[in-house]
Amino acid sequence: MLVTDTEFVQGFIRLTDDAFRKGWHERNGGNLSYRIKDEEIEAVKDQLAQPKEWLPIGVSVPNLANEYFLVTGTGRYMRNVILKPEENIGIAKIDAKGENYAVVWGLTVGHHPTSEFPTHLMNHSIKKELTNGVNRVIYHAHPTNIIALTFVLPLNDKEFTHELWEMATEDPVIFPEGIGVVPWMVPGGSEIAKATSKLMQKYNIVVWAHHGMFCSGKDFDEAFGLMDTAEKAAEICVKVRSMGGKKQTISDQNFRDLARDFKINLNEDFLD
Ligand code: 2HA
Ligand code: ZN
Repeated sequence: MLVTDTEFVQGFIRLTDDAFRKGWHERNGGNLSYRIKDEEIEAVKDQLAQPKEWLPIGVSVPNLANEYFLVTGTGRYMRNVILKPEENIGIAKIDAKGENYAVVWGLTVGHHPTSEFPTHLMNHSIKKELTNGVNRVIYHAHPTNIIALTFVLPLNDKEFTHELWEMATEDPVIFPEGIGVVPWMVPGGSEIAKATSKLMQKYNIVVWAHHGMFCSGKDFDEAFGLMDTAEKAAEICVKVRSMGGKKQTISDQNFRDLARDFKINLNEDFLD
């Protein structure tokens, strides 16, 4: 089967197209990566090139040694992935030390994975360990309302999470552990990768102030669903503030009742 016809590549492409239509990917904004399963890579082995040029990742991820990732290309546009997958996405193999990568399929234009590859791989490394390999998707987008809120809400995990939990009853059920917030930093390097992966130890959603958001999930539905849910909460928040602010809300006692009945482990640190 052609690489582009496989279920995992089709799932990847569907996310990029849905996400562009959401308005989260202006120009070349945002990026996506997927840690490919052994049987999936086995099924397309005949179409992969031998690793030629090994390039430094910029961070060390030993538990990802010899893994393969499907990833969007640097400078490429999400809206074009569905039209020309081979140009805009590719498969990268990690070396035996977890320090270098080589492109073995695709990325025929631009040739390199996203500039945020260090953050993606550090997050994959943390999540692979924490979930015993279940987590496979790391997704970065530029959703409008989340970015807008980073100019208004205090940039700390507790206040940011609590405000978004209040915006829809099911939000604390969907992200009970909360949301991490990275202050403004230069994107694309190992420093922001380290800051983000530290928060990914605790959360599945990390906001980059005045930039965007990272989500992790076991599959495309889960990662996309988290992005969608957090961004919708942010949109409600923007609307509520634009209408003069809250006149009533969900109380901490309401959250505790919800957690009890829905049997969720709500992060108590974020309640008073
Ligand atoms: O591709 O989103 O953070 C562009 C980005 C970098
Ligand atoms: Zn970005």
